[in-house]
Amino acid sequence: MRKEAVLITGANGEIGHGLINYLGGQGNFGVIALDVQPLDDSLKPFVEKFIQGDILDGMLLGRLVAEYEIRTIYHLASILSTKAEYNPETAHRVNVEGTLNLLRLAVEQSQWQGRAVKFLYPSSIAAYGLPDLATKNSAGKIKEHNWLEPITMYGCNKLYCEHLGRYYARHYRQLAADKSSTTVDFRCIRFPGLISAITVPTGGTSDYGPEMLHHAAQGLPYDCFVRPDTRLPFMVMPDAIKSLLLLEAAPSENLKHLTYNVTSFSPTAMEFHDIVQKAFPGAAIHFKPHAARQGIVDSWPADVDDSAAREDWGWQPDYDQVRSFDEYLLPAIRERYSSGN
Ligand code: AKB
Repeated sequence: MRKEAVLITGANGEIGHGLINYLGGQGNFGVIALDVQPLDDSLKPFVEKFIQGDILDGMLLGRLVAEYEIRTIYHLASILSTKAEYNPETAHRVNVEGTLNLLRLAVEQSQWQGRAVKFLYPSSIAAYGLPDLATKNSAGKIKEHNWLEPITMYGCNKLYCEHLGRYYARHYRQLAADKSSTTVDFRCIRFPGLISAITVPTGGTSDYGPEMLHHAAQGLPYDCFVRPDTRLPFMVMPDAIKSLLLLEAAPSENLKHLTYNVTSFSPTAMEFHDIVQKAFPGAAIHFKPHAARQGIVDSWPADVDDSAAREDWGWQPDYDQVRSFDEYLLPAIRERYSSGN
């Protein structure tokens, strides 16, 4: 008999760490972790099976179909916004073709099992594209269906994959004579910038927040690549994990949408700086805006409206701005760097 499992791609990434720690710790089902890099040692105890490989490798994904009964897929692997701009075509392959392969795997799994397979997909505020700063500053809280003209390859990939998810969930092979009723239960969250005390992001453009904090905590100087007045929505990692788990567990009949905004707090880079400087008085943080990266952040919303998630699946962050720093980030980061990790 094949074993029930949850598949997590991009296992070594920031969300992967948090999710594997939580799901692996529960022990309700096996966690299969997939990543192109060797799995971090800290995650090994929580994982039933680790596969080092590429989501573009169809053979590898095919083997998974045969061995496991995958109930839920958390498809976290992707190339983030800044890195994607250095090689947009590679980013497209990984972000779009990789997602297509995982959706295809979900279809095959659902056909084997005769029931829907859940597909949790983290999209991003990068799916939005505001045309200029004046519009960003006057737009208020952005709803899911507005301002969808992303200016980055990553944002285009995320938005398109949301559409792919909708297609696989609702219209897959709509003309086929043997069209089956088994489906992909696609559920997507558009995340704001995420901040973890455990990991430091790489390749993103909201990275100035977490980078500022992690540099200051290690006594390293930091040049912030956006202007002090730059505002973006952020959320700490425990809330990001909470949102994925809540959406996964939500009864389908409650879900009126496939894609939901979530958010917690929206500081300016200067407000972020002030909190970090107060916590680490010796920190040497300077503002040295990088015009192109600034342009990307200026196209992303200052705030998003997450009322649909609140109404449909009871979303609510545990950590507001004060609690995020005082009760999660600062204590955990101090501990992390004082213990030399
Ligand atoms: C990035 O900066 O690319 C990501 C994101 C906002 O999705 N952190």
